[in-house]
Amino acid sequence: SSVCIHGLGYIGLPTAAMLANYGHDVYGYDADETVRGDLQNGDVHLDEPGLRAFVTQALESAQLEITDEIVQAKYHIICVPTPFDQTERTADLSYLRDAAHGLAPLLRAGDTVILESTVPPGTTVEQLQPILESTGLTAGTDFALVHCPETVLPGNIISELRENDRTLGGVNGVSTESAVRLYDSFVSGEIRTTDDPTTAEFVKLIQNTYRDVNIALANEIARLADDYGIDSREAIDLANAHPRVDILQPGPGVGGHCLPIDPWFLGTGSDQIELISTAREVNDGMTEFVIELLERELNSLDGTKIAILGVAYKGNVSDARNSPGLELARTLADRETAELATDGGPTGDIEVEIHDPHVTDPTLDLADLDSSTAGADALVVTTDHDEYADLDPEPIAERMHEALLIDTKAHLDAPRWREAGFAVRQI
Ligand code: SAJ
Repeated sequence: SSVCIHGLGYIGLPTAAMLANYGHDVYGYDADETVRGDLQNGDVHLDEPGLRAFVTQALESAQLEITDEIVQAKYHIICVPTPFDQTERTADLSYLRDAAHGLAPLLRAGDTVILESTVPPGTTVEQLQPILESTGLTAGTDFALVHCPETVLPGNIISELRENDRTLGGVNGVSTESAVRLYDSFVSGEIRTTDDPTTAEFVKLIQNTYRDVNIALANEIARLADDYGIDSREAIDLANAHPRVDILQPGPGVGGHCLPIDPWFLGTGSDQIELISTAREVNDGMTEFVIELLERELNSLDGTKIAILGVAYKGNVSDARNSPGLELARTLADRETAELATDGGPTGDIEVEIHDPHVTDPTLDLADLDSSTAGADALVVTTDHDEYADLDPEPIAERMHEALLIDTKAHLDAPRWREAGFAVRQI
C-alpha cells in the first residue's frame, strides 16, 4: 500500500524504513526542512544502532521517498512530538494539530489515518478527529481513524518495531481492521485491538507509568535499605526469586523522554494521580539522595570537586534528555551559587565535571576522563555504559584527591575498586 509518514524522528523514520523494506510505497515527510534535506542526501543523524543501514537500504531501494510536502496515500501515520510543559502541566499538541491540518485537504474516502504519538487520553477523538472531519468526511464511515502507540525501547528500536506486540484502537471495527492489515505486514508480535482509540492511548500511558512506579518502589527500597544498613540490590534479587514479585532496579532517578513524562499525561483529564505523582517525586528525589550520600562520605561538599560519569539518560545511548546525571550536575552547581550568594566568599564552591563517552551534545560542557577525575573528591557513576564497567581503577585513584566512588547503578566491579583503594558506595 502507499503510506505517508508524518514526522521523521526516532519513531517515524524507523517505521518508514520498516514499511519500505517490507515492500510498501512509503513517503516520508517532516515539517523540518533540515531533517528532510539531510535524509534526501542520505544522511541519517539519529543515533540508534542499525538505523543508518536500515534507512539507507529503504532509500536506495526507492521504496522510501522523502518528500517536501505531505502526499496522498492510502495510509497516513502521524509520529510527531507531543512535548509536555512541566509548569503548565499540559501536553503541547501543536505539532499534532499542524500535521492534521496539513493532511486534511489531501484526505480521501477510503484512507486510513493512524496516530502513533504518545498523547493524553482522548486526543485522537477530541483533537484529531474534528480537524480531519472539517473536510466533510466522517471518521469510521468515510475514513478509518486509529490510535496505535509505539512501545519500542531506544537502543533496540528496529528489532522491537518488528517483534513487539501492538495495541491498536480504531473509532470502530472497520477502522481497527484497516490498521491491523498494515501492521500485520511487518509485526511478528501479537496485535491486540480495542475499538476505542482512548483505551489504546490509556494503555500506552499506563505501561510507562507502571514502569515508573515500579522503579520508584525500587528507589524507596534503596533508601529504606540504607537506613537498615543492608544491600538493596541483594534484597531485591532475593525478593524477585518469588514467582509473583518483580521489582525493578534503583538508581540515580528516572530519565528519558517517556517515563518521566507519560505519567503526567494521565493527569491532564483527571486528578486521580496520587500514587503516580508521588512516584514521580520519589524518583526525582534520588538526586537529593545521591547528594546526601556524598555529604555523608565527604562530611562537607564545600570546595570539593565532583566528577559525574554518565549524562546519557541510560546505558549505551547518547540521548541526554531528562538525564539523572545532568540533573545531579545542575543541582550541585546551583548549590554552589546559593552558598556563594549567602556567604559572599568562594568557600561553598563545588567544582562539577561531567563525562560521557556516548553523548556529543555541543551545548554540554563535557570533559574527558582524565581531566574530570584529576583532583576529584568523588566519582559518581550515573549511567551504566559498557565502557564504565571496564574502567581501570588504579590510574583513576592516582589522579583523584579522595578515592570515593558512588556507583548509583551498581555497575562497576566494587571489590576491584576497593582493592585499588576506593571507598565504594552503591545505591
Ligand atoms: N531505570 C531504572 N531502573 C530500572 C530500569 C530503568 O532506574 O530498573 C531508568 C533508566 O536508567 C532510565 C529510565 O529508567 O533513566 C528509563 O529507561 P527504560 O529503559 O526503562 O525506558 P525508556 O524510556 O528507554 O523506554 C520506555 C519503554 N517502556 C517500557 O518499557 C514500559 C519503551 O518500551 C517505550 O517504548 C518507551 O519508554 C517510550 O517510547 O514510551
